[in-house]
Amino acid sequence: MPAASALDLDTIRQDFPILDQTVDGKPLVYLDSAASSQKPRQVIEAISRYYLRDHANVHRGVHELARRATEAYENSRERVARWVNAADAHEIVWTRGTSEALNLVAFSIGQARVRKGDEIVISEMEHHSNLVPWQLLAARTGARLRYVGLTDDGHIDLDHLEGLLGSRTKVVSFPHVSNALGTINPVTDIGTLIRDRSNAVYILDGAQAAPHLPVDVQAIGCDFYAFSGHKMCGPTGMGVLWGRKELLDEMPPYQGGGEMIERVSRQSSTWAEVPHKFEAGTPNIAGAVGMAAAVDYLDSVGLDAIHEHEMALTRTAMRLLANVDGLRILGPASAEERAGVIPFVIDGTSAQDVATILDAQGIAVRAGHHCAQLVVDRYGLSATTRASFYLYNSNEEVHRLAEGIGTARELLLS
Ligand code: C6P
Repeated sequence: MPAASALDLDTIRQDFPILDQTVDGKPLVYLDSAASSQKPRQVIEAISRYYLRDHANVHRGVHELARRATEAYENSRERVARWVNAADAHEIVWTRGTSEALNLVAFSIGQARVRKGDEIVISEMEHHSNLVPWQLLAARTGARLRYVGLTDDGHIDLDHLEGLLGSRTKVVSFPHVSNALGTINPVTDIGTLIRDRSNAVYILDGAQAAPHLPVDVQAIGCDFYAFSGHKMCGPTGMGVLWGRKELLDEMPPYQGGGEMIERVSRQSSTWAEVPHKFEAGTPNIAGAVGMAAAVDYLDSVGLDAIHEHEMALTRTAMRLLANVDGLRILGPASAEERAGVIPFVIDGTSAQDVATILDAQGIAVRAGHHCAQLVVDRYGLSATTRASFYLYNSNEEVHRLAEGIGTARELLLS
């Protein structure tokens, strides 16, 4: 079978020991990276090295290990800042993941900028992590939450967005890439539209984009960008909120505790500088080390090459699945407009049953609403089966997926 792209897949797969195993006697085919990616040896070893040699608390002690841990923690911040082209490493706030990053920005920008009668604009494409925090903010402030609709082929309806933007719009928050449709949104053009029509703060949920595409936050022209380590070859429990420094400065803290203060007195406190103002308590130091190692790893392969590879796999999947009777893929018709995410339904079958039969063949996919209930509602469904690709997947695995789906269909419809 021809290679899907110019990536050195054999070498890459050797970096991911977990992939080399069987499930019920069949070679594992891991197609659930949109939920969480696997980790290369390089990341696992960096975290383990840190714990074996360098661990102590950060920003507190004067001893050698405290110095090393602090240096590793702050160097990782600089590494991630360079990776997304932040203007300054202080614009990188470590969080537990995308969900915490979006909750942080919703809470704090909400407190700074959003009042009764203001409008918050999101879309029907949201993961619940970019929806529920805004519902909570709207309930707290009396602001109005407005939704941009989706087109039949899985795009944000830009005419609808244009009509919603205005002087009352204080926040617009969208996904860069949809986890439930695979759509890559035109985030730079959307930013231009938002700036032309409003003074809103523009936030992007980058959970499904940062692992797969080169991200340049300054070129995009957004104000905040959130992503998770565990979807990009990094550790769980670690994420990033990038924000423009002047906005982070303006925002009140999200949580209180050690290290986020400048001075504490009995009735009030003043805050540490950004980003420490947003990092209360002992942070996930090993997580930061793992993030930097993940970024080094992705850079060593190249984000452009990863994206090309995933597009080739997506093209193959779409071509093969087009032959399956009664199968419908949600989202854009062209592989060029989507990331390596293939959500599908087969007439007369349940998404969960399809996933269970695939699992019996060693193929790991996800079924359900993918924490994006409004998306499946929009297309008249309650669930889809979703295969998602990453740099370590092969063309052969996509063929196994297509065969597995054929088997599932036969078993369920016979
Ligand atoms: N989506 C999926 O299977 P956390 O869980 O905080 O790392 O990421 C949340 C999140 C936010 N936005 C988008 C677009 C996402 O896809 C996710 C996580 C996983 O689709 C788990 S629900």
